[in-house]
Amino acid sequence: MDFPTLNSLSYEEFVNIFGNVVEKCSLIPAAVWSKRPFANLSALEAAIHEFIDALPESGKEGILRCHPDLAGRDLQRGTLTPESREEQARAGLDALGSAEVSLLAQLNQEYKKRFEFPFVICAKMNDKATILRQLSERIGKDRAEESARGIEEVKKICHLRLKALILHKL
Ligand code: 2AL
Repeated sequence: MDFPTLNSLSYEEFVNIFGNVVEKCSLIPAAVWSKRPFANLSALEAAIHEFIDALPESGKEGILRCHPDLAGRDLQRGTLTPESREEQARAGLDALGSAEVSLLAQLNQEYKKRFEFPFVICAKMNDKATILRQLSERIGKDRAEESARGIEEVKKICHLRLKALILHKL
């Protein structure tokens, strides 16, 4: 994508294209559109980060709560967003045995009970072994630390989604 084209998009077009760069949080691109023009991908990304970082803790937790569990009910039912489906498949989470699905479900449940938001990790930068290890480790941290870590992972997911859109759209 060339940035003059990106910068000339109406907000409807911009939200249509970039609406899911942060999972189910189209408010973010809708807000960031007014910060255009963007010189390049880093500038667009920086505007997204600035918006996220300015949110109160409840807003950051809200972003995390928009994420589906890894290998969870949405994957089993086929109700993931296309981006999330591709990411989870890349990490091999669509090909787990039933014991692995149950283990992940149990750990995800424990994590959510402790923190009141889901475990979030950039699936494309991990595989099932590192995801399970991270989940087991991170479940022992405190809430503020985990919310910050989850948001770091959201930014990694966003980076990969933005890069793919800019390479393949327009
Ligand atoms: C996800 C997701 O949907 N894609 C990804 O990389 N991570 N979800 C999650 N709970 O970590």
